[in-house]
Amino acid sequence: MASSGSQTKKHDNHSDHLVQPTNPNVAAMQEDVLYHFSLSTSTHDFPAMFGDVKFVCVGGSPTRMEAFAKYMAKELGLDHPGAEYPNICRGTDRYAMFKVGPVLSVSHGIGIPSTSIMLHELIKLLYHAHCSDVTVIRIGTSGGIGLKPGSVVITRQAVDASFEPVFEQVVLGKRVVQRTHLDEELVQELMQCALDLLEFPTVIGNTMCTSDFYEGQGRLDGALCSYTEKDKQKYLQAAHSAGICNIEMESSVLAAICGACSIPVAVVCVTLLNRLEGDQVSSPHEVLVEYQQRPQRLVSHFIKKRLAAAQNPLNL
Ligand code: R2B
Ligand code: URA
Repeated sequence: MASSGSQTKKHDNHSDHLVQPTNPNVAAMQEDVLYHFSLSTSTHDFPAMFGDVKFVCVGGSPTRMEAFAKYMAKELGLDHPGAEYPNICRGTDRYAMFKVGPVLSVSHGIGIPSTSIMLHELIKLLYHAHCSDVTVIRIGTSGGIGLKPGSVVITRQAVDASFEPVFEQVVLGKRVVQRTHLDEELVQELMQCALDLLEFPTVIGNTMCTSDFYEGQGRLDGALCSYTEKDKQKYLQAAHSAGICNIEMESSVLAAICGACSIPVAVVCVTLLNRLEGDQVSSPHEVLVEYQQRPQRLVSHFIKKRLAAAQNPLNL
């Protein structure tokens, strides 16, 4: 009896955190074609392919997400000579996806629309695979405000270009506003990982999510520019005063969609430049490559710590 009781308890805990889209139509579908992943529930065995996924790391570039998968394989001791990390979405060039043990590494392209589409299909994939207790983390790049280039920002709140913690979308012709809540406990856990490593400057701060890289981020170097250097500085200083440490293009939709489905989500971005000092991303290629590895190193440490804690929950 005791053992069946503990099994029931285990099952209850398990089912508490199953990934679940909020759309009831999904459960009623005979077949679900995840068109932009080139995967379908009728031709792929989702539970067998993805059932053990616990961490989904997302980032803009397919090459960076492939490099992250290879790096995680080494870090988790799953790498071996001749090992290959095939792109699971090889039937399409929209997104790339790699799996290493419990870690799924997925590219999302640039900006909110591309990321939104990827997230709809990702959450349905995790649901069809019966995944539970999944954490989603964006490992990305950004422009810093008042930070030394190469600093890493762990996002406390994702805000829009008016510094509001909201994500706005037009649905059936009407403006719908969603909150962009991020999990403070996860933020602190990630910060502790940065403190464990002490390899690069890391801060917790707000992240501004924009729909454009140029005028949308107050740059003076785009093909269009409808304001002055003084206007730009005033805007970035106001952002800085509102607690904004960096600017990128995906955090708000990530927070809104994962938040709506109760999936813990975090955003960890390196800053490629200090926007108070310029607009062009002009550091040498090797410097930018090393900067982009910083969120990966932090998140790899987080994943290893989480896995070790799961194996030894009482820390004995
Ligand atoms: C950071 O870098 C990209 C633009 O260069 C964009 O995806 C982002 O958020
Ligand atoms: N990504 C952005 O969105 N902005 C920057 O300034 C750098 C990277």
